[in-house]
Amino acid sequence: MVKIKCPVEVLQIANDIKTMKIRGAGRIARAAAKALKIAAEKYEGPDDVEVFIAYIDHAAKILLETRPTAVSLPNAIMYVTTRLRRKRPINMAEAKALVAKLSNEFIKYSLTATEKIGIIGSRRILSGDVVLTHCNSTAALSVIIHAHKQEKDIKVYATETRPKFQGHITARILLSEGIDVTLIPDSAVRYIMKKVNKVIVGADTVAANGAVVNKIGTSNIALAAHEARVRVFVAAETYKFSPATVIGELVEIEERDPREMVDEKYLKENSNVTVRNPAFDITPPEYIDAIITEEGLIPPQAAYLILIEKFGWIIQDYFISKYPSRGEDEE
Ligand code: RI2
Repeated sequence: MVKIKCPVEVLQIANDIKTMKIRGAGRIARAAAKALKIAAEKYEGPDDVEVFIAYIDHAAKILLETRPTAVSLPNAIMYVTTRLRRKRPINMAEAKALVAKLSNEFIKYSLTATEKIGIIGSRRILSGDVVLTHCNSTAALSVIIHAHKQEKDIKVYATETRPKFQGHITARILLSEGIDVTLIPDSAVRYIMKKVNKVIVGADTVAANGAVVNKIGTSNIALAAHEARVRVFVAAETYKFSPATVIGELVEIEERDPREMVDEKYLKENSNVTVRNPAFDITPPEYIDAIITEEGLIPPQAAYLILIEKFGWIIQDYFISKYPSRGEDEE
């Protein structure tokens, strides 16, 4: 089949996701959905729906290869591509319009979900609370900002989040909302935990067993919180739940370029030093009190139920594509 070139705008979005110019699990999901819409608009191939679908799949593949950990990315892409395939559009106009509609639908859903999480989560925040957050999560910030807008008197500790310092973005956003925020080094978490009474973080992926994959350092925070009997809340839209984990797939942890930590000179002068830069870690469900989703607040152990409710048919498709003969037996 003819391969139609991916438009530069799509390649640019893919590159921005890879280099983290566009970052945050929700944001990369919306950017990928938007990229597919652009791909559909820019399609210049033959008037053949099958070729168009193959071309969209090719763009999807490029976007999927940008970052491996946040499942919001494949879930957003799958939202568009699986529905496109299932609906079987009869002509090009219908196919293009469908991709645009699905992309807009996903983006709207995502933005509304973040808002709902803010409303639901803010009910758990009380006046006088001292909250600790990590990295820069739109979902976690939505909870904190909603609570502040309800005139609850809160104080926030934001970790720097090395090596890319996303905590600085968090501090800036909270400050612009008029929230009392203190920036701390990641290594000060256990020391500061004595002053904190709630931890609120985001998620890149939630596994079927309720384990949460989030920015490196999250599991240390959860451990320190557990020791200090401080409750840990995770704010995550349901498209951050991983269907593949239902059938036992593992979540790949992204290892980024060491040059995000040390410069080229250091690497040259210390060629015998191995530098590793893992971007995420895994917090077991035992260290999480609740996950705040747009569907409500759930215990981490209920992650499987969310997955079956939201992705039941996708899990079945995935299972069949991965284990064809077993899948047929199951039918
Ligand atoms: P929202 C980020 O990953 C952080 O780990 C953050 O907690 C998570 O995505 C969720 O962010 P990165 O892209 O979707 O900075 O809540 O590596 O904004």
